[in-house]
Amino acid sequence: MSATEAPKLSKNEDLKENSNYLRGTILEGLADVSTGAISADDGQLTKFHGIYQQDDRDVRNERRRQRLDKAYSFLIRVRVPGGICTPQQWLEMDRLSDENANGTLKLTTRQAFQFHGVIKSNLKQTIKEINDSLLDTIAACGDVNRNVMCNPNPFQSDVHAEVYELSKAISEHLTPNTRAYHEIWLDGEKVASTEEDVEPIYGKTYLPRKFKIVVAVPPSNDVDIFAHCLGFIAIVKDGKLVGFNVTVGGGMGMTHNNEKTYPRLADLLGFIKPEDAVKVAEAVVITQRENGDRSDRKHARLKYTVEDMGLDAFRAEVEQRSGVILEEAKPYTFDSTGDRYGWTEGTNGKWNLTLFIEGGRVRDTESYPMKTGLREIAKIHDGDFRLTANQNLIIGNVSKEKKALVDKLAAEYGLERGFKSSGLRLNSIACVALPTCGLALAESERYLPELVTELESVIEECGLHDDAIVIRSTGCPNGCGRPYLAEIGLVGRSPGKYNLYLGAGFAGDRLNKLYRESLTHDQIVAEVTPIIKRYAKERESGERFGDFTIRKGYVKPVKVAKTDWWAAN
Ligand code: SRM
Ligand code: SF4
Repeated sequence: MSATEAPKLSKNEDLKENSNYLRGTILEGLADVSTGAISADDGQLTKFHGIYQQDDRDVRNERRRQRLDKAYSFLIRVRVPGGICTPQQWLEMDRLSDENANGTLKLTTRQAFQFHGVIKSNLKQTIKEINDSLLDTIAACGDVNRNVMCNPNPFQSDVHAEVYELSKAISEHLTPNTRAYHEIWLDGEKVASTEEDVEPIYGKTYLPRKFKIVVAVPPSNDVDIFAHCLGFIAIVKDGKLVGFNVTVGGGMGMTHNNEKTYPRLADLLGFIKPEDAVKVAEAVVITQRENGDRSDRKHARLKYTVEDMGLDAFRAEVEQRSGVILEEAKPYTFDSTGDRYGWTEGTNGKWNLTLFIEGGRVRDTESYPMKTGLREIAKIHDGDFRLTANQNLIIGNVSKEKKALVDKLAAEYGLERGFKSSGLRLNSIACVALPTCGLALAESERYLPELVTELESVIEECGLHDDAIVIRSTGCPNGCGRPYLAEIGLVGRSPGKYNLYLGAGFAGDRLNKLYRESLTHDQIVAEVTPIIKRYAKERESGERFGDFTIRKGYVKPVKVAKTDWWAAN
């Protein structure tokens, strides 16, 4: 390549360009009954419609031996801006998961629902019924802005209501315009061949990579604002929202042994007034559209654009595009990333019950009919359901009249059992991983509960039952459970082996760092147990586990991700 020649665009760029605004041959693929799969190219495009092709990895080898096709099915991700839905919508998701998916509902780390195991012939009907319930799946995945997150903050209802409206407005404003979604899934009218779709924000090739936005109201950082491309930190004065600190350039994904990749925490860009938020969001998205790397998908996220442009140049371009001058960021304090369990009263006099949903998986088992219990609550509930960024659930805005009934049902179905769990379990997140995730190198959702159970014996022995310690696992380094912001982070390397990371900030404001590589379960327990014991004995008053592991020299703090992440301890 000559010095002036532009780098070759990645394959996905051609695919988007030639897809006629995300249509590709999806319709034809759906009509082909000779296979339960769709083509690889269409598989890239259906992501923009909220759909991933997967196969059951538990049976993959056996089927290969029997020379059978993979057991294909699809994941559908439902967007829930701000994580809030109605009891009726909950009931619909519950029904669809039984009738069209694998009988479970997954609450994700980005406040969305996922259905797993939807077969091709059921895809269209499922998407239609999701839309009938007034939720949708467009842009739940793909190189566009995804579900806009907003912290549920049940105990700060006034400001929450305002920032929630903002998260919906941003979500709406950045939803792709293409009519392909309606055409393919909702039998919308076909666009005449002479009439082009218009995507004023995205253009024909959309963004170089996925894009994520969150809104947070301090002191709760339950949305992990620094892990996302773009964030808005609500600045509240005398109980009133006065504006937002804008953050840019966060992201978790990295690749083992590839030092050009790294997780990165977002930087503070500056302060804006509430009325400028949508304008600034659009300008940040367009700045990424114009400057993001379209030749290397491993270097295409906004975090690398910010790193490569430099924060000042990035800010200047956002100001020029939005016409908004960012002021100096205002002081704020985050105190934790966890959820506040149990009942809390909102400032509106309504009640909220936060429940622990391990791994975000809503299902019934013989000993724990969780899904049925939530369904029974949804049938009588007059408030809302709020999905949290920790994969948990809030029965929100319960009226005084209904509180006793909700409480009774929660007790009857054992939904409050989580409250007795250790602070370690209550602060755990596990990504899905096997058997559905095509990228998993190791177990996660099916593994972390078991590891926590084992670590709980030392936790109990040391009297740390009520101490919140953030532990997160993922089956690969992509970081879907935000493991690099965990005080104890486990990241899959290969079947049964994990990298162990230590030292993240409890409030989600410092990355952790690699402590040990490729550990088996027994080795993880052997490594972590003495650190927990020492923590119980030697911690300073109020000292968090992550801070302790740094103070005691287990790992060095990560200050600048680009240089510190891969540096030796
Ligand atoms: Fe994720 C890809 C699941 C949140 C970073 N993620 C995937 C896929 C779709 C695998 C694939 O591409 O084939 C996983 C589907 C598994 C399955 O069977 O369900 C998957 N991600 C999830 C969820 C369901 C994890 C969970 O257990 O809750 C979360 C869904 C969120 C949502 O509702 O939209 C989920 N993913 C995240 C997060 C956390 C967040 O955003 O707060 C991250 C890290 C933050 C970030 O984006 O940097 C994340 N997922 C990734 C990446 C790495 C991106 C990168 O920059 O390198 C991939 C792979 C990719 O994009 O190439 C990925
Ligand atoms: Fe799959 Fe990896 Fe994401 Fe876990 S972190 S869901 S294994 S892509």
